[in-house]
Amino acid sequence: MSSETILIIGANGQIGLELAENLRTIYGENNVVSADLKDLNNPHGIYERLDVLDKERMYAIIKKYNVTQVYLLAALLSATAEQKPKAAWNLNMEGLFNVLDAAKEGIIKKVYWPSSIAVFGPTTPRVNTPQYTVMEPNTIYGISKLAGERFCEYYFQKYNVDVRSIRYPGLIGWKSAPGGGTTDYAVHIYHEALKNKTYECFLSEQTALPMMYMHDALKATISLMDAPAENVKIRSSYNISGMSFTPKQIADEIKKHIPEFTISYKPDFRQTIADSWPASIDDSYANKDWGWKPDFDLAKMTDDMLMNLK
Ligand code: NAD
Ligand code: AKB
Repeated sequence: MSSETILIIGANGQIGLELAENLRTIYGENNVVSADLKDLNNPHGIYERLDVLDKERMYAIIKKYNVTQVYLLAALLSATAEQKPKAAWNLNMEGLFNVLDAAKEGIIKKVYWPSSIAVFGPTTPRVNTPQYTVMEPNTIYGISKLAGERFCEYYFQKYNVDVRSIRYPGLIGWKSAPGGGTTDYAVHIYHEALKNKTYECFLSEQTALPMMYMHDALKATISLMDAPAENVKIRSSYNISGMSFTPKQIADEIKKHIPEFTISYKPDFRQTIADSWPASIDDSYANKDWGWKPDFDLAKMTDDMLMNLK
């Protein structure tokens, strides 16, 4: 029987739904608690309604299940955050403080909190963006993620909190829908290609962004959380890389499977966000510290996405 009990906060989202499934396989059905804002009628495992901003209820749930690790996934993503800046700042920061404080007080032992490539900004070197570089994000989301990274490192240094983090690229998967990001087009395009054989992209044709298949994102997350503490040398957040492509390149890959597929481009406000982010990422620290290596490239991901969505 596992000695760990995990609480996933924000478990109904794009990452949470898949992560919960994986963690239940590893730790057992009864050792993973999913929590999110809404009541669910038919949850897949143990489920609690929780607003992460309600610290008292979060502590009560932690105590009820003897939770040892929290995966904090509740956040507003880049596109939504630009529409609701105050709410985004409040959720992205206060939610993190509530969880870090629980670890500082010794109520939980380990915290996972994802950062994002959004911590970089227009003055960052765009190609093969290093782990340590200029960081001047100009989106609310990126600013909150960078501040969050600084607090994670602070809580580690000052209070010995075992917090671990990854700067995810745009994530793509077939099991769950994305929730308000700039990279969401790379999921929608597969659904539209199968359903309507055409897609109107909200980013321009040559906008290269770092992306990753969900399989790899979950592999990275679980490897980092399993790594011996002494190997986790970066306590702000790790760069990781999967692949990098433009809307045109993903469309060309889809056309190999669906020759009649067409794409058109109508950039909107998300173009400005994408233009401020890296095109590709250097992940050598993650590789050196805990052996990170992705399994999927664009061609392999496209095969898998289309096969499963069909
Ligand atoms: P998502 O928007 O799909 O899911 C977030 C979940 O949090 C939702 O189910 C939502 O109901 C829940 N939530 C919102 N407010 C809450 C609150 N107050 N209390 C409890 N739950 C609340 O997001 P995601 O894509 O699964 O992302 C999870 C984390 O990973 C976020 O921190 C995000 O910034 C980060 N991330 C995601 C990506 C990506 O491409 N998906 C990339 C980089 C970083
Ligand atoms: C978004 O587009 O906001 C996310 C991210 C890269 O953080 N997918």
